[in-house]
Amino acid sequence: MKLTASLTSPYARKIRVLLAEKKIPHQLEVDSPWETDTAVPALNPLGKVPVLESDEGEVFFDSPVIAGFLEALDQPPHFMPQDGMAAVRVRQTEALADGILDAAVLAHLERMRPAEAQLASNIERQCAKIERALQTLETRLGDTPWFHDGRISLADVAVGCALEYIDLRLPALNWRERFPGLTAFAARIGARPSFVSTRPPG
Ligand SMILES: N[C@@H](CCC(=O)N[C@@H](CS)C(=O)NCC(=O)O)C(=O)O
Repeated sequence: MKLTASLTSPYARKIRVLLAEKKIPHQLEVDSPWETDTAVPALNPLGKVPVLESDEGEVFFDSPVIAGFLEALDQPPHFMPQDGMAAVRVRQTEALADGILDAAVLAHLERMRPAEAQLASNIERQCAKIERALQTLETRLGDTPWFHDGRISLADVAVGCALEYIDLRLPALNWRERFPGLTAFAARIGARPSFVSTRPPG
C-alpha cells in the first residue's frame, strides 16, 4: 500500500504512527499539497493529505477513514475496541484531537499572513477552542495512563499528535503550564518508537 503524506502533517502522522505500531509494510510518498506540482488533488479531490492507496488500488481519505481501513485489515495490535459504544467513545476523543488540529492549522495560517493582514480575533478564537479542548482532555484522562479502557487506542495516538503539533506551530501557548496530566501523557506517548520515528523534521 502507498501513503501520500507531508512530513509535517499531523493528520498524516496519526496514520504513520498506526502503520509503524502495526508494522504494516508500505511505501511513503512525500507530497505537500501546498506545492504547485503536487499530485494530491488527483488522488483526493479535496487536495488534502493523508491519502492511502490499498494494494488493490482503492483510495482512502481522510485520516479517520484511513485509520478505520487499517483496523479493518485485522492486523494486531488493535487500536479500536471491538465493542460498538467503546469504539464510538474512542472516535469522540479522536474528533476532539482532530478539532485541536483544525484550530491550530487555522491559527497558524492566519499567523503566516503579513502582519497587517492578520485577524487577531481569528487567532484568539482558534486558541480559545484549543484551550477548551485541552481542558476537556485533561479531565477525560484523569489519572489514567491512556484515554480509554486502560489501553492505548486511536484516541491516544490522535491526542499525542495534536499535542506535539501545538508544540510545533503554537509553542507560545505553553499548555504544559496548565495541564499536568496531558504533560505526563505527552512524555509517555512521545517516547514510543512510532512517535520518535515520525516526528516532523526540525
Ligand atoms: N480531516 C482531514 C484533514 C487533512 C488536512 O487538512 N491536511 C492538511 C495537511 S496538515 C492539508 O492537506 N491541507 C491542504 C489544504 O488544505 O489545501 C484528515 O483528517 O485527514
